[in-house]
Amino acid sequence: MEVGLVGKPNVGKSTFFNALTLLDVPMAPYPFTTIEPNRGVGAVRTACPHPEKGVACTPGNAKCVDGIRWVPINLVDVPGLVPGAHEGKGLGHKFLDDLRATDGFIQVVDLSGATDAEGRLAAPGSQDPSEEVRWLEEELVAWVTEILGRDFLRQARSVELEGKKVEDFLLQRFTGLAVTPADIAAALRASPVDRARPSHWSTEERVDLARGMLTASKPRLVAANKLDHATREQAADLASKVEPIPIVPTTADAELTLRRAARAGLVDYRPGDPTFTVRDPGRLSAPQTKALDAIRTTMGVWGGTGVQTALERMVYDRLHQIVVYPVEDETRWTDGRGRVLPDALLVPADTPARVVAYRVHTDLGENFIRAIDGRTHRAIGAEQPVGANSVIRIVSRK
Ligand SMILES: Nc1nc2c(ncn2[C@@H]2O[C@H](COP(=O)(O)OP(=O)(O)OP(=O)(O)O)[C@@H](O)[C@H]2O)c(=O)[nH]1
Ligand SMILES: [Mg+2]
Repeated sequence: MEVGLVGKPNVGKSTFFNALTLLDVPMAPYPFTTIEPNRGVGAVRTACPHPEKGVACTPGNAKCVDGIRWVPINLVDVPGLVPGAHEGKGLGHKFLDDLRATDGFIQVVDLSGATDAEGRLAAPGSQDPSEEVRWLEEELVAWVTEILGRDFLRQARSVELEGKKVEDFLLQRFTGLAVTPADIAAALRASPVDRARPSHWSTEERVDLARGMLTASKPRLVAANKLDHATREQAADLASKVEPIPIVPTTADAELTLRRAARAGLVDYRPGDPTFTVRDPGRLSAPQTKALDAIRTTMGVWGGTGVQTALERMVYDRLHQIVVYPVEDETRWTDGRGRVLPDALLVPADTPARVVAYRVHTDLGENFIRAIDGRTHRAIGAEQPVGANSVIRIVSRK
């Protein structure tokens, strides 16, 4: 699972990325600061089941702080996209290809309307951020249409001649694009075409299908960034214009400052909290105090920085991920070394038990017999979905 941070240049994608990963990739107030994608790992929160057992957990991959588990999720920060990207403008082609493997996008926009389409600074409020959501959609549709259309006629005719299924044809077309059979089915439902005769699909039908593919396979959420320079009216206006894509107002800058200050022991702040406290005001310089006061005021108005919320809404609401805890002992909730709830995994809701087993280890998937629910101790069959927050043991032949 990988979430892409996309948008036009200079809106704060890398700042957002640094805030979530605590990495240190370059950020600057001009376009095309990022020219190669940056990859890192963020985390989403979930309540850890360990209190149910009355013992502390022994986290391996996902730390547990005050009963909250931080489950890792891969992130990629890509260079800024400009209108005309699908025709190669602003190195658009290459940058679009960096998004192939992502499962969904957080589109970062400048809610304050102070960044023009090419990423240059503009007068606050002079730009309408809904415009960039609209044109990015068209760029992405054009990109998917282009992938669909490569050597299309020849291949479409061979599908017809050989009587192949159109679903398989499409799945093969979109190899490497993190497209599932369910996405193809959804796209075909949304834009019905003559399944038996792809070579007769009109240009409009192909564009329509590409849009359906994009909607099904790359869910989006808008992070309305730079809220510190924006108003609630601007947020409401954007939300109504980009509906049904959800928006979350954010300030990546403030989130990054707070996470770094927390790491340095200057403040107590947990990502997602509505506010923070300064540990020892005497240790702060005057500019630090001023900056933190401004952040506190902004957070008071908006209820937090929004950054952690945006990632979690993306992962849980848009990508429909759930957390599962594989264990080897379904009574004690431990692995072979006695560690309690060592791993927390994100998987799509309704993932069958055998697929979860494959995620833990290929051997477990291949030799799967059944899973056992750690709470009810009932067996879960290979094709049966595991529930959110499940603790499960995989029983295998080896
Ligand atoms: N006021 C304000 N500025 C922000 C915020 N987030 C980021 N910025 C600033 O926006 C500018 C651009 O930030 P970057 O993170 O480099 O933007 P980017 O979208 O990665 O830019 P490219 O890599 O050029 O596409 C920097 O000066 C950041 O400090 C925010 O929440 N509020
Ligand atoms: Mg950048």
